[in-house]
Amino acid sequence: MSPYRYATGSAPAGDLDVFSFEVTAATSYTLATAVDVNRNPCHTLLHGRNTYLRVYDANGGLVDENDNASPNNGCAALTFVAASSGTHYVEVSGAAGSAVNIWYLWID
Ligand SMILES: [Ca+2]
Repeated sequence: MSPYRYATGSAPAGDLDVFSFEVTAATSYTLATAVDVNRNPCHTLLHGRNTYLRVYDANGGLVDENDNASPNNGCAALTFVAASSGTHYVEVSGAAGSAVNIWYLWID
């Protein structure tokens, strides 16, 4: 799968944005948020840059979650291997229910 920008949005405090995507069993997927279209990291946890990612399978089971891609990057990133083919769901929110300014999500 070629990298592509999947979605963009913003999240007021407590808001959850959920998107569906299709996966193939035994295939690895990397999901990551960034602050802009150039995929720059979230250098600060302040100023509404602290996103959080959760991935759920078709049955609503939590597959993986991440808060910060690294100690210096408040954007969220995770990689998982799909256990079965079918619809999965990715949820983007602000960490701990905080508000988030514009974010960009990629599924690679
Ligand atoms: Ca975060």
